[in-house]
Amino acid sequence: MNEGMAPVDTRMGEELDCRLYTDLSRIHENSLVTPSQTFYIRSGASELLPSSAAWTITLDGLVDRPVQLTIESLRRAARPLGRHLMECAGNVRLTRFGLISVADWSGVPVMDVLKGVSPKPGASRILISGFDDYATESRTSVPGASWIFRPEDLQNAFLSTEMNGQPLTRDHGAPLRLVVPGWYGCSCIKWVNRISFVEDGAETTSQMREYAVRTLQDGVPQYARDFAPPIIEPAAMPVRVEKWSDNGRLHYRILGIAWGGIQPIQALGIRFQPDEDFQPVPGFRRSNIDVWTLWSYFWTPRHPGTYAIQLAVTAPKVQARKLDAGFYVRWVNIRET
Ligand SMILES: Nc1nc2c(c(=O)[nH]1)N[C@H]1C(S)=C(S)[C@@H](COP(=O)(O)O)O[C@H]1N2
Ligand SMILES: [Mo]
Repeated sequence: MNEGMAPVDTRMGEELDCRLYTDLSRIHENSLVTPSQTFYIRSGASELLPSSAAWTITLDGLVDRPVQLTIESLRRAARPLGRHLMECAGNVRLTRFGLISVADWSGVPVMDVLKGVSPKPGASRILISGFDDYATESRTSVPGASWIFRPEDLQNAFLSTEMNGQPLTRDHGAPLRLVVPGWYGCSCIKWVNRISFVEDGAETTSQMREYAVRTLQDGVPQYARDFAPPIIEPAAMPVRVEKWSDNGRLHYRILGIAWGGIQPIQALGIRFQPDEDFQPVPGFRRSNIDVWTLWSYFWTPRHPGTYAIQLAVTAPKVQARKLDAGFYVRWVNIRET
């Protein structure tokens, strides 16, 4: 229903216009991880991408002495760093909300990598950039992916070399991509080749400006220090509606996900019409904020018709701007009750 007919689990297009929308209806209790072949793709590998074998990253900018690290040394230092969700800030209904996935990641914490250099006084921010030259001009995106962080933003961030126990695919950023747990994917720079210490007055990058609206900034900030951390606020949506018959009586089971937030939310409410009150989702419990949590709700609609399924965080009181604005409402057409 008004979600567009974008094919899911199918890689389409090339370079910056490459997309793969993950089929969320396949999420199950025992398959919370998205297989690498169907992990979403928001931009594909460049045809100009150099080979991984000779890859290096440069640590420079306001440091005493720039340093170059080889991909080999990073691969040797890589270790499992857990299961994390990634979502594109441009994940919309038109593409069936398929720009969200979960993987098991391995890599090296950014903080460990930075131990190799001594920043100069005044080096208060960190610019992380990736390879972004493309053979063809994009119809949809601005090339040049880099992001500026405060050191404290990167406490849990890592440079990933593997996802789901295999080397990263080129489309997912091989040989090296940044993962910032809890932040929108736009900050998770792929094909990382440079980390530079910069001054507090550094200007926002083109990637930050491209994503200002989608990460709910106040306008388009000129300076990195005015750019709010692009944290994924708590959100939830249905991903599957099942029809069950029980001694001739029909009912429906709605399966959904809840994700985001910096603390586990405690209670979720659901409604089926915009003017209804939210009803509690029974048994909802979110313990691990690094991944999506499944929830389900048994529902017996009274009449056939079209219903708008909307979720809300009912406890604790938290900011959930996209969720509350109806961003993740999904419509379902019920033909029989
Ligand atoms: N170098 C580079 N890194 C990038 C991008 C890009 O265009 N170029 N896109 C970003 C965006 S907007 C998102 S949502 C994630 C998507 O990562 P994925 O395609 O591996 O899912 O990568 C981010 N890193
Ligand atoms: Mo994105």
